[in-house]
Amino acid sequence: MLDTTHLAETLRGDDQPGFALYERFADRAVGQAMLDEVVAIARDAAAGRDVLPAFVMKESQAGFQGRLPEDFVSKIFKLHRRGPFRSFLADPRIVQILVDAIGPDVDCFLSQFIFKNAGAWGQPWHQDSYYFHFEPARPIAGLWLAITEATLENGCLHILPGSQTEPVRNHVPDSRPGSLYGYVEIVGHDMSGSQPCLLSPGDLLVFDSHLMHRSTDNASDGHRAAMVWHFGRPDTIDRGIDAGDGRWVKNPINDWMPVVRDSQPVSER
Ligand SMILES: O=C(O)CCC(=O)C(=O)O
Repeated sequence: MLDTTHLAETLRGDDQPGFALYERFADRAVGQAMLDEVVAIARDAAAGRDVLPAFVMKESQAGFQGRLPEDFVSKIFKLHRRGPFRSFLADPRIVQILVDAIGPDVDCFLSQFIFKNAGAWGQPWHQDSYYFHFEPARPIAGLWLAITEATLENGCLHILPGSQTEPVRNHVPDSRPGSLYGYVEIVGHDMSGSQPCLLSPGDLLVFDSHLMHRSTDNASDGHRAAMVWHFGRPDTIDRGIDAGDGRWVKNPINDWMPVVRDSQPVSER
């Protein structure tokens, strides 16, 4: 039996961690099915086949090494309407987490598989809400499922407990040449209270969208894979992306999909 009591308070309350960890949440086979699916997408995309609506983002570091198509992929977005990524959201325990974290009606609006192949750089300190131009800004929760082990060497997540109580801080562009498109970072903030999330395959981390977090570089010779979904209330207004000229344009990566209604799973189609 999963304990999700007070989850909303745990994620967003004062004097609370801003995250919850559910160890051994998913069988290895669940993660393997997701990995098989993204490898197939990476190979289809490399062969010029249509993989829409999935969006494949490759590593952009100069001289990135690899042998197979998937070795060069950083992330694949827009997966939550397909196969194992959708089925996972129908798990009654996921529904319970979403209802207790967000409310009786929940949409998934963002999904990404992160390969974090050997040598890939991490994502610097940020708050997910920096990327989300929503009204209201919260509740928004992320679910981060470990597909492989996440260790200090292979670039696990690091979180700053309690930082969910802070407003969205100023973020500056990631200054590393060849860092991934859109990466930004919080600088000058005291991160000394941060902690690494050392996870095993199948562990599930749930966190608030204001929680500061980062991941470090993968210095191992294997990949550090994870699947991440983000959720909010269906009546959230998604303003999109600031075009910089006074207009807002639709964010092509976001795709709002009903997952829970009246505390019940929405059937998969
Ligand atoms: O898993 C990672 O390497 C970074 C993930 C992350 O920071 C995010 O999804 O916001």
